[in-house]
Amino acid sequence: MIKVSRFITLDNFITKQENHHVDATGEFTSFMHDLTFAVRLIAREVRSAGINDIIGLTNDVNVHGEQVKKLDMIANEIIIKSMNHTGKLAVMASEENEELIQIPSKYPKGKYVLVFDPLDGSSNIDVNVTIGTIFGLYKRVSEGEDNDGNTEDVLQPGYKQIAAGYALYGSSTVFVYTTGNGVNAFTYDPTVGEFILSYEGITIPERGKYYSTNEGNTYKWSQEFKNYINHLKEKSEDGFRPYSARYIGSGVADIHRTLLYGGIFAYPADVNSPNGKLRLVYECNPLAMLIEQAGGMATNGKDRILDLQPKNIHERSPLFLGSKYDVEECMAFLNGTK
Ligand code: P6P
Repeated sequence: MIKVSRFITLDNFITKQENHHVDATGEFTSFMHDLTFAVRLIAREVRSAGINDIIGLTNDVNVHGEQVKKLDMIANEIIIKSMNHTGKLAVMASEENEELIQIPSKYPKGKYVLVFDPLDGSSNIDVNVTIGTIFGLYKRVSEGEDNDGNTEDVLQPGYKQIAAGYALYGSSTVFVYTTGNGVNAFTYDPTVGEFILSYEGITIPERGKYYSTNEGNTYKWSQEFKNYINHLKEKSEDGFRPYSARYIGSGVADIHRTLLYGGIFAYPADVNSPNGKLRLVYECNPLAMLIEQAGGMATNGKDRILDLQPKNIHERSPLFLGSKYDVEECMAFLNGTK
């Protein structure tokens, strides 16, 4: 089934979008080209990880006696080395780097700030489960275009993102992004080396029939969240409930399904993790921008994710995102009004 009315590559799509922005300088188009180049390199590594394992290239020490990097470290290095010399970025932040990633002095700096999780869900690689790369893009706010970027640039609230998205390495490689004008998805065709538009103007269903959360954590949840999940499991007169449970344990995959089919994805705080597990800056914020742009909602249980002021690069946040109806109903349970 062809879902789109026209065949267009990601590069051409971005270029056409840029033409709608009078002040567009082509820098964003160039940034996106560099980023999707990195995604294609990561996709190649992910696809070959299994066979490398078989031929002994991915044990702790490979056949040459060299220490082999974990796939998420390889993905991290691919993004950093694809982006650090382009003159588009002032600074980067990654889940894999404790500190900010500065642009080497030999390369020019640019006006953008990139935050990313290079390979989310990487613990699923060995069982061939879908994993992904998540990114968010900001304009730098610190002074001095030749100065190093700083934490002020990276710790901006999510509503200041100028673009956000993810790459999904599953049965195919899919790139989903928004620049604040809706959400579009592109599927990679390795035979022609292009990302081709596969979903234009994605909108999340107003309400879904799926809930996605790790029920192994039930004993640690608040009573209010337990009440909500039990509510979803009960049969309702209108036939909307019970919902079906879907949980892959790879956030990008669970959230991609939520984006397309609706429902709710939840990683709440619990007695062991008072701020939940997912990272605000480079996981929750980019995913929240996408879901909102598709007509959904994303909160931490009280406030809109995109309004939160990050305090440190790796801080965590509870995350409830998905269809507006479902997230609002969940909030009603959490604040005790239902
Ligand atoms: P749990 C993967 O490790 C990850 O960061 C997200 O991709 C995923 O949603 C979550 O953790 C899964 O966590 O505790 O359910 O295994």
